[in-house]
Amino acid sequence: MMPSRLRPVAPFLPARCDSFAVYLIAWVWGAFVSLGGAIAPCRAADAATKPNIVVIFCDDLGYADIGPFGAQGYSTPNLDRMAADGRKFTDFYVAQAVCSASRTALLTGCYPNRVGILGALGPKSDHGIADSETTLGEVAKQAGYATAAFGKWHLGHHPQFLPTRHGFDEYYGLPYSNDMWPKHPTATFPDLPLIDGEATIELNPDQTKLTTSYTERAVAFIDKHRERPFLLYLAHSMPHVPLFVSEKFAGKTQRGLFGDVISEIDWSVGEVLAALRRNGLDERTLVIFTSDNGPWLSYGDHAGSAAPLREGKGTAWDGGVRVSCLMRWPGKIAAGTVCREPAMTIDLLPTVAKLLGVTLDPARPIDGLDIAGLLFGDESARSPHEALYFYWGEGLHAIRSGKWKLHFPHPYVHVDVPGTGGKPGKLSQRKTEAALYDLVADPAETHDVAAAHPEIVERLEAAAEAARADLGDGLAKRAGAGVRKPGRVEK
Ligand SMILES: [Ca+2]
Repeated sequence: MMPSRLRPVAPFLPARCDSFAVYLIAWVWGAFVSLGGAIAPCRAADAATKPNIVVIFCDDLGYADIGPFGAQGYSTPNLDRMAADGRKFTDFYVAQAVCSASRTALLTGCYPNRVGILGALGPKSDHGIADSETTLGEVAKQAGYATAAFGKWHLGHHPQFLPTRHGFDEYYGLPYSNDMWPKHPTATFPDLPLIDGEATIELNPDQTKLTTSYTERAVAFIDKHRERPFLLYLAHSMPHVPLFVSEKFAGKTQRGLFGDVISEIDWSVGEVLAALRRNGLDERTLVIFTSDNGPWLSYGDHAGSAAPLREGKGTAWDGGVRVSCLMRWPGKIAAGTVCREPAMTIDLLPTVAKLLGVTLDPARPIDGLDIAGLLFGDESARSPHEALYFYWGEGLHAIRSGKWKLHFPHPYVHVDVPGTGGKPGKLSQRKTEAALYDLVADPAETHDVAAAHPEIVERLEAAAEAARADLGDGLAKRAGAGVRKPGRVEK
């Protein structure tokens, strides 16, 4: 297993958090008394003790694309309010800066390399999430929850890989990216299906309606499950290109189409939060808002911003893998607070499992850790990870531990001339040598301080070696002993 699971070292020891411990003991006792076991099916009476979980996951939303993270040229009043009511996570990461790999990490609690889903799956892919992996939806089902996934899936489009086969009662959305359709500016794709349950209900749907239709499904799901605990996974297709916005937001912002699109996502957040409030669920619901990777800078005015971070989607620089993140749970998460500790989407599944009283299968080890201390604790709470790993495909490109980030020599794509009007720009291949950055002093990863901190380099290289043995490393031509196979369509 990863060293992060085995030996937390002094700077990263989990902090004490008395209020959360008291809450957890009370909750566990309450669950024990009322259920006689954490995995009993939920009934209406359990709704008061079981928290609802809402995950709002944007596509290619950059670090600086929402108000609380410095967005310019448009406003996001609902996200601003969510930050004021909850906690802003400034150092929250995805596992890889590309759609399928990132979504796999969120939904399995594993580095995507462990479960064999990398890159962005498409209509020709013959693989997807393996039946043997446990998804966030399946965790919630084990606790008796109602579950729904609305929006982009991207863990395999064949029926055996769809959300309805992997822990979600309801599904409505696109099986992969919204640019994988006949209107792609530079590539050829077949018709894009819009799926309801497991049935294709439309081909090449009107994308101006996507954000609103996903939102309407989400709100209806919340209204329907007022009396029963639920997990809602709302994975917007926007602001991934091609950008589309509904009439009610078209032409409304100084930033143009991109700003209009984010305004509609902000409206969607407001609708979800209003539905929770209307149903009296505010104080029983954890809401998480984040993105699957940084901005796709190649698309210029149709892409967001990662400022002040370096580069964007498709790289292991922080502009690719560090994303804006807000979490809100009135009464449990202190309002208007900030967490600056490193954490990753892989941590959400084990954190939710613990909250729901679900024991994960020890035969299928995962990489994420319970970050309840970072959600519910105070500023003294520390990341439980000794290190977080940033792969691109099969190559280990970088590692973060505390404030330090060590890059290994690796190639990456840089945008020389950004595109305009929905067309990609001109790219070039670059290469970085090994370099150590202090992300607190230098969030833009510009000043290599390896020479001044050889002991940090040595420690991070040792951690990386453990990752290579476990998960492999294409750059070092190493295979990993802990890698599992994805599901495949039988031929
Ligand atoms: Ca994406």
